[in-house]
Amino acid sequence: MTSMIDTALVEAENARRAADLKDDYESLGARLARRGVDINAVKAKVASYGVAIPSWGVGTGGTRFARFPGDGEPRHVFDKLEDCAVIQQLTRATPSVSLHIPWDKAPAADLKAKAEALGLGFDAMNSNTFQDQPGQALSYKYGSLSHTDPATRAQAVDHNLECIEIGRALGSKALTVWIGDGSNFPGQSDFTRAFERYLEAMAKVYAGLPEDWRLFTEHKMYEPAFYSTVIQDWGSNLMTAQALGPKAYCLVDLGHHAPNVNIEMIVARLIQAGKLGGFHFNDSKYGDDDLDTAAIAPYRLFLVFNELVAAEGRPGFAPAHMLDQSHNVTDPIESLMVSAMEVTRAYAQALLVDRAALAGFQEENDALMATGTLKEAFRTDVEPILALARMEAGGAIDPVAAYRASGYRGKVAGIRPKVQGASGGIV
Ligand SMILES: [Mn+2]
Repeated sequence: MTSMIDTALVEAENARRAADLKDDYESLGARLARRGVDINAVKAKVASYGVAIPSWGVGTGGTRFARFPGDGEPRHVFDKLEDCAVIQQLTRATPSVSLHIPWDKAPAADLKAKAEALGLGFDAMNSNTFQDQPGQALSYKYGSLSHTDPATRAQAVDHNLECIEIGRALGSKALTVWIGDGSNFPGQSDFTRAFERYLEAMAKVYAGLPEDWRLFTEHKMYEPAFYSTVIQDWGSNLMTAQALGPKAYCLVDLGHHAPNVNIEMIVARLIQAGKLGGFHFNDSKYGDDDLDTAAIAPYRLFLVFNELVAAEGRPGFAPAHMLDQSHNVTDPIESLMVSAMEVTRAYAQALLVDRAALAGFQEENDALMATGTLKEAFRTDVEPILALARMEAGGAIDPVAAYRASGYRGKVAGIRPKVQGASGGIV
């Protein structure tokens, strides 16, 4: 397997930190033991956890105002896979990549060979009917899968079927569909007819799914349509998944809700309905800001994971986890490494919740002790668990420090020219 970062450098970086880590881990282990928690069992679960990297995340993002390119940005999907391999090598928490079609179009055999050489797998495929591509026959300006014109809907269906075929050749097992369809003016679109047209088109996509695939639909409250969107909220999303069939599930992008919406409760509802498909993790302050995961609301991320850990072991419960965020002012590799660690941290903290005690406090209506039970887990600094799990898997105790010491960005900047204008795009 090809290592993007010199393994001797990673070992040297780790050697400087290993003794302190051992002390910190033993101290935390003793404290957790007093709470009846086996630190090694938590570490084993953390070590088996993974979150997928979106291929578009390793490029610098932008806003509708501007995009300021970074140094050494990936030129194509093969560069993107190399950047993803850096993230996986140092964090050992991101074993797979989620591709986007057509941005990542390349011969399947070449993609497979490159990913295998780098030790990466492929997560969900992502279709794109929110942009027009060069040479495309019909425009998506007024919608795609819900368009009033049957020929435009058919074109969008065909594109999704093509994504399935590409994913099949790569070993992917899921298709994620997010559409930009909606309206900008009251009266512009018939809410019901648009949703009916969408469901009819999606049934054709669903019919093209291989037996062992899942279909994820992603709701989004607004943007690019600013008055209404066809799959606006988790209610519309759940209606979609229930209408399509057992292979259809809802995907929750944390940024796609109104401020202050109780996302962890949406997660619980979708779990109860057996329709939680997975996540796009990111964070936001005002809207769909696509900020780095846990940059703003780490407690909310913990509360989402609290629901996920509580649901572990339910039959068929296997939500897909992926990051989906835009990096405008940081090195995308650094942001994605930190975000992958934040997601893993929230998982580890959620594993520490004393669920028997919590259930007891809930039964007794002891609100103070119930919420304190969650806070006790959230307040625990689990970094020694994460760091030791990384090191034991061959990763870095401090991934950002190792990455900076490697000079990777400077090296690739020498062979990858700056890309002006082009946007990575965020879904
Ligand atoms: Mn998303």
